[in-house]
Amino acid sequence: MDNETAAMDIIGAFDIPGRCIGIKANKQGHINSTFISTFRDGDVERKYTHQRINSTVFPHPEEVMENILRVTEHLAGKTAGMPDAGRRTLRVIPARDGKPYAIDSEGMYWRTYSFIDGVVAYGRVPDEGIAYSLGKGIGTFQSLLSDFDGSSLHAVIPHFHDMGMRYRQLRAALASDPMNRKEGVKEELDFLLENEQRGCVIWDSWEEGLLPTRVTHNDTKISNVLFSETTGEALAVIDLDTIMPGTVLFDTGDMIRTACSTADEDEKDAFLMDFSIPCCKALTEGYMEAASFLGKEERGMIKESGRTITQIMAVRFLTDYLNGDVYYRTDYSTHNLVRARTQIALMKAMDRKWDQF
Ligand code: GN1
Ligand code: MG
Repeated sequence: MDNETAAMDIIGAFDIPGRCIGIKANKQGHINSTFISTFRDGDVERKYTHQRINSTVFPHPEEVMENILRVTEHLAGKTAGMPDAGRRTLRVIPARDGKPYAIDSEGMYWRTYSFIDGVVAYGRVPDEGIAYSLGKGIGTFQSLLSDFDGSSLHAVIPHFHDMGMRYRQLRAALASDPMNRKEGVKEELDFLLENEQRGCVIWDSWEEGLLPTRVTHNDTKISNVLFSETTGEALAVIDLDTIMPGTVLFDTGDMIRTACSTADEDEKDAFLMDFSIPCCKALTEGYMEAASFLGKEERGMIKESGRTITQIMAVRFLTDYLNGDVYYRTDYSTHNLVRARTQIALMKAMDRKWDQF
């Protein structure tokens, strides 16, 4: 059964008014499979987003959906009176049996969201105005969730941003080296090993209780934020799979990583990767306007968080390259190595500009 047919088969399980008149695959994202459908209900056409949850990455999809449901309901309540309220959070469409997911004949979990229209997403920041909006959008998202008890959420991927664990995984990949790729990554490896201790500071500080536990999104890259087509305002933060308890620094870090980089995550020419100070300034301005809930310890580590999250991506991409590309979706054999190299180039650019940053 091809992907579209599988999607077509399962969407009947969801409680959607009208009749499906079209479905197409959306190729973005490294983990889940996404499809956009159109339903006609009388004279009205509505679009929906359907996703098959990757069960290798998320072994407990029902916990993922429970987290998402709780967080989106909280956000919907908080944004109810605002302009564009309907576009400020994902809305889960339940299955006909009331559950927030449906299971297909192969045992795979699917979910459906109403489609958010009139928005744009970016793979990379196009200008400082969008960097400002992104900062404000992430700050607002965190702020709206600052009264939600983060520790009550399921840790759907335990130790997700635990740098020490990511290095252990890198060492295990090096030890087994199933694809004989170790010899070709010496330079990358040396750099990452030199930076191991520094990279562990944020996770360790959080684990020691020096940073408060809050709701964290854990994947606040720019492509996971939807901007209004007309005003450029960041309306919604999507891809809520990795919502978990954590420190907000995981999210400031991913925001900095993707808002201030001058090249795509999978740019083959790593020399094109630089760190943009003007975008960083605009991003910080927007973020600080919205994130008034932050404590002193959190504020003090924001800058470091950008470097740390860039580093953890480099470690994870390199590990997956060594393991033979078993985790991230790849298009060619060195795709994960290319990604690791852009992240290392970004860390180096941050270091060069550290005083301005
Ligand atoms: C993955 O869900 P997706 O494809 O946007 C990954 C993130 C990485 C990101 C890098 C569950 O995100 O941790 O930051 O790729 N998600 C998971 O682009 O591992
Ligand atoms: Mg994600």
